[in-house]
Amino acid sequence: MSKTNRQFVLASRPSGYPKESDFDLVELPVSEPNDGQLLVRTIFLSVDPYMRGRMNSSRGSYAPPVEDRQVMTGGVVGEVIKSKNSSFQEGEIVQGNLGWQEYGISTGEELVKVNPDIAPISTALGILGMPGLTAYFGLFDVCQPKAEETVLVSGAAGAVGSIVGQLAKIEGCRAIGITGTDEKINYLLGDLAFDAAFNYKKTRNYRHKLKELVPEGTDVYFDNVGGKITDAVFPNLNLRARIAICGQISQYNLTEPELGPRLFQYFIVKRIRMQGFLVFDFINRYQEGLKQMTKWLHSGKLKYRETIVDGFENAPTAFINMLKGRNIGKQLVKVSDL
Ligand code: NAP
Ligand code: FER
Repeated sequence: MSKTNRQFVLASRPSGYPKESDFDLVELPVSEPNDGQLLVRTIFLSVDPYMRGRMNSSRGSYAPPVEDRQVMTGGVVGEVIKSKNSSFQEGEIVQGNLGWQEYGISTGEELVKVNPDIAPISTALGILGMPGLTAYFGLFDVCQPKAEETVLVSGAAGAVGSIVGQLAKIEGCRAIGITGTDEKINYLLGDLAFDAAFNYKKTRNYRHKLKELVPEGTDVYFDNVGGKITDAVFPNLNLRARIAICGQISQYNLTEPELGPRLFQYFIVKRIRMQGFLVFDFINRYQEGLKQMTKWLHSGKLKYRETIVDGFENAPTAFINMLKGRNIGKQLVKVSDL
């Protein structure tokens, strides 16, 4: 008897925050791999902010939008359960973009093997995966922090932000975080040893708060959120400050573009440099990044957390919860056991 695969397909393009009804759960038989292909059973599915952009109709994005009724795009870690590709053996663990489904077929070209002896396999979607590499290259390459400088990160308790602050500490910098709950603040100041942090949802005047917490001024701003938080950072920037535009999550679920105060005048005398980047820009250096991050993870210099929702059927809820800030560290969906 053939096994059943479940997939989430795009049912409607959201306006504002996505809703559960924007996704349809579809059942179909598990496909057989053809020659050269392999079949992967999903163990963990990653839900990430970029997926919100892929639910929109195209606007000059780096990748085409998910089509109507197409399987939602997404990275997974899974086990090879059938292989007609001599480079992959049954039982091996792999990571790749197989989408929101319980079983995926691949030619193996875009799959990366995951060594379960190095770290828990879920880390291939977090600290030792795309978010970790985003933090690593975004901070070290785009921002070039120097010891003793002050690094400020927004979205600080998330998958990327929580790593950025720790990398800044490793570099000998002062790390300051902005995030949205007291539990997250305690995590940053306690477990992750950030030097200061504030809860933007409980702060009336971000600009005053920054003046109080960062009297020396900000040398590096790693921006995950944009909007009012970023507006408040500009006046706090030091001479030759560097800004990495990693993400602008505060804008992803707006129905109307937000008009900001226009503060680029602060860039003139301070000679500030701001640069957007995509982690994929560094694809040729992923091995270097992973090697270093693995070393720091093993030596205890880097820590990570995951927020794991159980059950494939809960993937849309996990995604929506992450967009609303319910996650600490990397948001994952556990689809099946190892
Ligand atoms: P994440 O931070 O783990 O999760 C998203 C977080 O965003 C939520 O937990 C929430 O935390 C915060 N948030 C949601 N709405 C917000 C708002 N209106 N204002 C301020 N904060 C808000 O996600 P991630 O995977 O690490 O991604 C973080 C950012 O990096 C995203 O903007 C993403 O698009 C970007 N990114 C970019 C690249 C790249 O290649 N450039 C790669 C990966 C990720 P709070 O409780 O703090 O609000
Ligand atoms: C992300 C946010 C935006 C991301 C990629 C993008 C890989 C790209 C957006 C676009 O092409 O319009 O978190 O992560």
